[in-house]
Amino acid sequence: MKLKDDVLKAAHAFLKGIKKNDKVLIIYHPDPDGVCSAVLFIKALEKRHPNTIHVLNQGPHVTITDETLKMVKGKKYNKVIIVDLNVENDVEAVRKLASLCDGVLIVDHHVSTGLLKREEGNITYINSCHLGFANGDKYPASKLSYDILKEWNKDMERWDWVAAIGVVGDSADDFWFDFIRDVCGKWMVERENIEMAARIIEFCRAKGYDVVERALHVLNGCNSMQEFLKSEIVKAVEDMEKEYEKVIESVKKECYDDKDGLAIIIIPTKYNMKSIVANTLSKNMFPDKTLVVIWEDKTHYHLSFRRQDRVVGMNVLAKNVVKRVKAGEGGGHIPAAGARIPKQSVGLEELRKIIEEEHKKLMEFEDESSFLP
Ligand SMILES: [Mn+2]
Repeated sequence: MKLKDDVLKAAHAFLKGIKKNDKVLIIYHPDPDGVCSAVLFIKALEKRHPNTIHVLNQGPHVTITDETLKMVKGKKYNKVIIVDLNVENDVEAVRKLASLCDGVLIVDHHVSTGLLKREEGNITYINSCHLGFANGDKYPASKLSYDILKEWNKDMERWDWVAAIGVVGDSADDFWFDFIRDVCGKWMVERENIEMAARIIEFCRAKGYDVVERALHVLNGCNSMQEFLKSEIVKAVEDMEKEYEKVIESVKKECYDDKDGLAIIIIPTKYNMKSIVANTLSKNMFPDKTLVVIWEDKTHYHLSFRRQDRVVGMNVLAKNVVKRVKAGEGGGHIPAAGARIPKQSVGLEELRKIIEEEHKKLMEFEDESSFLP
């Protein structure tokens, strides 16, 4: 896709402004889309700045953390690129970050409420939602990054397969059918191969935020999708595929509650694979229902919210649940969102009740609004 000139100009001005001695930090969301976006920016910059680009994810946090601010200050990063992170969750944190360096470029596609403009001081903010896309989630950060970067340097077209992994990872490939088809033809891969690559990154995230960072570096070192699918990182997540199938199977057999078009499923596994499990179940078993998948570790409940038909906004539901519990953090897209809630703030049964109540409120609101002219 060819982006409008003003968008390209703003992003390219930032890239052009990066000087030889600058220290660049790329902050990415540690899912396939975020990882692929980060790799694309490394590819675009590494020839000129081979030793000065670093990457960092915020783990489970949906905002720029204080720790990151301290690190940027301490290590004197002066150019920061943020990809696939919903910065509008905490605009103040981004402003603080911007005050510590010379420039910030944000490339994102999460729901935008207009809290941050395209240009504000030394911040450049490109969001798919501002580009005439009613549903920004269908224009993932990796594809947006690719579309920005291929106009900056035509050589970037050789990394289209990296963008394809991000697109499939964010379930937007139905929207980019031609792009995915072209990538498959050009690189002699099948759509399933792309899906597998995305799943490997997703599994790495489930194993740990350091593992997903390793996957990022491995992906960055690969010259083709085939190479990535045969890379050493695949070994690190070998056991996950089996575990994933086991979890999916257990849900199929299990009798789950399904009240008011809402299914809440708790998954028993040692790995945080709620996100990928939620994707699969939502598409295959609950396409017209709200699905909430809960996974717990020692300290937190981790929640994935999914709704394919978009009747209820999952980002709103996630935020409302966090508000009710008065602890944790949450947000995301209309069809897919996430939240993380400390266990000490609420019991599982109570949390379940809160989710049901908040979901009901949104459903009722949806019913009322459908009577409006
Ligand atoms: Mn994304």
